[in-house]
Amino acid sequence: MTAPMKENTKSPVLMEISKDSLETGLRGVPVGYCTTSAVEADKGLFYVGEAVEGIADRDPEDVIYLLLNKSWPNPAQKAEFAQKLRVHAQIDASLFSTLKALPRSGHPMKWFIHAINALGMVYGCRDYRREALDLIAKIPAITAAIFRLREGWGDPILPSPTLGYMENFVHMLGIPGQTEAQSAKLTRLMRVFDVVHFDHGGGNLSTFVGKAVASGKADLYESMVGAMCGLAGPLHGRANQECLEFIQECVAKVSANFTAVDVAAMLKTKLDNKEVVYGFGHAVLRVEDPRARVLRNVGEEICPSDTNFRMVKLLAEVGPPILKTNPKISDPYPNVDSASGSLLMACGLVKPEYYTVLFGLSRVVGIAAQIVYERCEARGGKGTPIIRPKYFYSPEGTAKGDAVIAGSG
Ligand code: NMX
Ligand code: MLT
Repeated sequence: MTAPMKENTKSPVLMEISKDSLETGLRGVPVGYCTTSAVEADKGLFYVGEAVEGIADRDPEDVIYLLLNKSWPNPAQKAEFAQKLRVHAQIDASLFSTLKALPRSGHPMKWFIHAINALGMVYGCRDYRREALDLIAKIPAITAAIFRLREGWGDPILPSPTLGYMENFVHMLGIPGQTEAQSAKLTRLMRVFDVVHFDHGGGNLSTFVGKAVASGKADLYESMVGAMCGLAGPLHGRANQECLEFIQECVAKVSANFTAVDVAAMLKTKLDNKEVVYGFGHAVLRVEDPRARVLRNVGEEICPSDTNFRMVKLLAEVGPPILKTNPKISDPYPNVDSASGSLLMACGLVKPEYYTVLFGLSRVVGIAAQIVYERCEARGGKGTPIIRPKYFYSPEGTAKGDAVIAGSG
């Protein structure tokens, strides 16, 4: 049974639908343009046409500029943009007071979402471009403050007027007792971590939600709150926390000299128990996520003999053939979350519950850039219309015939 999408004359017929094409998470259904990045199932992620593997070592500021402007900055533009980010990084002290009042028991993502909402109360200005720049500039300071206040490391540290974007983030974290060498490793990692998490096409859950909220003309901060609520789910951004916890569980279960056989047995048990194997699989990719490779290469540089990292490498080898035995799983390969947690831990960020906040710190860049396109540039500057897809009315949740398919709502 099929029904063409003809009801709304504004929507040309793009595809035929059937019962089987519903309740699929809109997988593969085209809904718009993404001007910042593309995810190719057999290749991976591209920012404005550049394979992410090739640009992971660039200055994060340059890559932010690329995503916002669709071209690399020349030296003068680079200096001007870096300066703008530093100027806009300042944060009103009232925002730190609101964070101080939050219950420590709340997950760091809830703090992060609260912080973005509070930023909107002070800096919301009904200008998406200005709000995007402000949020991107301020997010490192507010994220660092979340760590410091929750962990009791002291008052927030103000941004330095001379440091780069991620160098400043590490400076503002001010991890107590961290040596210069450890801080240099964390900076190296955060620069790459930030770049590889900036954007992932138009349809990933957080980005899609952020754009949907913005389509009702909510401001950028309100839209980003929606987006970050999407990122907080364990199948999306929070998979990096879950994955590291799984790696720790694996390490704890086997001896220090763990072997491929031990690890394979643990993975099989997970699958047999119908548990999620975090750090594997993707809605779009059908090859290993190049971002996982980029992060493992950084791991070889900064923590080659770390136990968790050795487990990550073994899982990347042993995992795919085991996941392939489950015919339901479309992508049996490691994704970006497979390696990030072990590296963060090796660099002194030892609590996995913070890892999704770091994903968010980075992902706000791509989401902001995509919201600016949809609100200010699409359809000749008019913006895309309010999101309003069609649902078929069915009290049982399953279509029983043509009559049901014809209903709408
Ligand atoms: N472990 C266990 N089951 C899995 C996995 C996995 N890693 N990957 C897919 N499946 C299951 C999935 O739950 C689904 O089951 P059911 O039909 O019962 O609903 C079935 O296999 C088919 O799923 P796919 O079509 O392969 O994947 P889908 O596009 O639905 O979901 C993910 C994509 C990423 C949600 C899924 O692969 C997953 O849950 N992975 C583990 C969580 C994770 O690492 N998420 C991070 C994604 C990247 N990110 O940063 O957001
Ligand atoms: C990712 O970074 O992998 C995404 O946000 C998940 C996706 O693309 O669906």
